[in-house]
Amino acid sequence: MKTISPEAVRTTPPFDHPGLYQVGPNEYRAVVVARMFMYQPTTLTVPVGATVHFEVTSPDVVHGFEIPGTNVNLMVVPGHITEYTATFHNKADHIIVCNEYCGSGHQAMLGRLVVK
Ligand SMILES: [Cu+2]
Repeated sequence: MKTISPEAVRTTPPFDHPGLYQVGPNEYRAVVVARMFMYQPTTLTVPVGATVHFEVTSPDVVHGFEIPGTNVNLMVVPGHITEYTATFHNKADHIIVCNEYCGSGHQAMLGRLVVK
C-alpha cells in the first residue's frame, strides 16, 4: 500500500496538482484530494468507455469516495493513497459522495463524474 504524509499532500506530486490526466487512448489518471468538505477536482469529465485510474488521498480525516451506480466505493484514509481502476461504459452524470461521516460539512461533500 502506498503512503503519504497527510501534512505533505498539498506539496507532494501528484497531489500538489489534483486533476484528470490522459495517459492513453481513452485512459485517464484521476488524482483526487478528498478533504473537509470537498473533492479536488470537484468534477471529472470523461468520454464513454474511458478507463480511469483513481488515486485518492486525504490531508485531514477519513472520507469516502463512492460513485453510486458504479463499482467505485473507496475509503480514503489520511496517510494512504487509495487506488482503484474502473471503466465507464455508459453515458451518465454521476454524483460522488462521501460515505464516511467526516464532520459538520459531511452532507455537502459532493463531487461529480460526467461520462459523455
Ligand atoms: Cu465526509
